[in-house]
Amino acid sequence: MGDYETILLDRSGRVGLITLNRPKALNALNSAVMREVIDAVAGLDADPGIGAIVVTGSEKAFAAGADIKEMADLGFADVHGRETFSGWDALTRARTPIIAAVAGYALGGGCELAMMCDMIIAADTAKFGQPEITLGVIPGMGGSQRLTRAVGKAKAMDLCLTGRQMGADEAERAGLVARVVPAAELLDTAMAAAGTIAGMAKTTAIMAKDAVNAAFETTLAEGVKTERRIFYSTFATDDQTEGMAAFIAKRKPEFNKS
Ligand code: CO8
Repeated sequence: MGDYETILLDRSGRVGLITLNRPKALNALNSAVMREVIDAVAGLDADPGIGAIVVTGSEKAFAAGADIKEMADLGFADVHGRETFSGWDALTRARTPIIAAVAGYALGGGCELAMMCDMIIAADTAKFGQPEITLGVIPGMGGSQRLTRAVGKAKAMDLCLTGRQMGADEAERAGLVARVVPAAELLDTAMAAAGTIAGMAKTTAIMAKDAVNAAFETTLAEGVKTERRIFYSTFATDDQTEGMAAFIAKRKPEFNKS
């Protein structure tokens, strides 16, 4: 599937798998990676046969950040004029749930890419960090915002100001990571979780994702109202009828029929 240079694209049943594939640069995120990931996600997102997406890297690195060599000679007018990195925002507009399966380094833009996904499953080897300050810059793909919302001000300040790395266990305790598993089990675990999600009704999964995301964007009262509106609208779907009928009949539901 796909004709890409910096990523691999596969599918397994209703799950799409995107593997970052620039091993010599520890999967540093240059503009080609951005273009290709966004293109692959858009294709999978538009496919009704896909119910979840996994984004992963290598054993050594999920991604060691934005490509420093590509950025090094840019000036203010270049990065400002090109709106450098804003193309990644398209990932957060995907409706299909996306799992980041992270082993090794997830630094700078790599950590930010993982946080743009809907949940992170980490290998025990994962290392998260926002080391931009060591390069004389700050996070530019949402890190100062998403990390702070995920782990709170204390740890976000610590990571963004010192540039230190946080291991998988600390990341899980801090609430950045949904699960930590032995490195050898990472992809199987992420694909199984994605398979579980993809087995749900896609419309309902999108609604659940929208409801959780509302918690990041709005007040509690507005968020609860948003949730209720979405909850009511699930009753307009065939999948609600099927899910509840199947429960009562003590059989497995058959979702995604319409
Ligand atoms: N960019 C480009 N190349 C990289 C990057 C990167 N981020 N990370 C690693 N590489 C390359 C190395 O240059 C090296 O290439 P070569 O063999 O040609 O010299 C190769 O990958 C292997 O790397 P190392 O030899 O350094 O491997 P080590 O195992 O010794 O170290 C580390 C691994 C610790 C991950 C180390 O590579 C490292 O510190 N990398 C940089 C991490 C970093 O600082 N990331 C943040 C980048 S900035 C960012 O992501 C957000 C910027 C937002 C700015 C917004 C502007 C508008």
